[in-house]
Amino acid sequence: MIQEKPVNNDLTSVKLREEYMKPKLISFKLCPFVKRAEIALRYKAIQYEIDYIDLANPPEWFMDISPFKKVPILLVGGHVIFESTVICEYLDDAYPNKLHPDDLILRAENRSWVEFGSACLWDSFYMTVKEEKDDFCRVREDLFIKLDQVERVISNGPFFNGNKFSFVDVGFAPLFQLLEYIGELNPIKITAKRHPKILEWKKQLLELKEVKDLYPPDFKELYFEQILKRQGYLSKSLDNRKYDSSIKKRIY
Ligand SMILES: N[C@@H](CCC(=O)N[C@@H](CS)C(=O)NCC(=O)O)C(=O)O
Repeated sequence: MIQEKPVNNDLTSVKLREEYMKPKLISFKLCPFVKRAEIALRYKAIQYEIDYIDLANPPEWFMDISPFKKVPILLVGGHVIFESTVICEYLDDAYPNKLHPDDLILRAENRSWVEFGSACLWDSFYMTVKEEKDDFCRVREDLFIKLDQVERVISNGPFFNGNKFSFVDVGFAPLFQLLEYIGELNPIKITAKRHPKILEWKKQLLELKEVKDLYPPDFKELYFEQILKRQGYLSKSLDNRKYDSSIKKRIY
């Protein structure tokens, strides 16, 4: 018979285990996918550490452990969890204050809309890199057509599913914040005419402490500097007294 190892439950070993399992998020300050993980961590009031890396010059240890060479990754007890949605799923499985609904069909449906949210986030990225006005406008319209579909399925608020904050809210909040900033450079605003429910939803999400705290006052300037580096059509709308348009083109 296999003897079970006795579990040492004294306070020191519980503390040690907690410390060992404390998640560490590897982040790049401007990444909207990282923000998803951070919103989930904050919503669940999880103690976590965060390490920032520079994606323009990623450290070797990061390139060694990140299979896609992308952030976010979450380090937990010697394990590497990657992809923002998977990280949020893990946090939802491991910690109380559930994001996912109990109902299996609703849960699967929510997962589908989180995926859709990722496609919307990619549109917001492409909007910052497209160089020609026509290409920029095409991506912008692609995004708005996606949002037409979200408008058709969203609840009457305040959140995607109704009263309960969920994974889909986590998935879309960073997109809405970036669209606010882009909207200062280009008329890309979500309007009451085309997307009345999304407009309300966006307002609710951007007012949440878990979201607001992630976008300190200097964040917009950093984001505009990133847009400038990308030298796309959108960067032409930046104030050229403040932003030097001769800067070398880079993604990060
Ligand atoms: N599907 C990934 C996307 C993450 C992603 O694209 N992260 C970007 C920063 S926002 C990145 O790390 N890019 C590095 C690179 O492409 O070299 C997720 O959901 O986590």
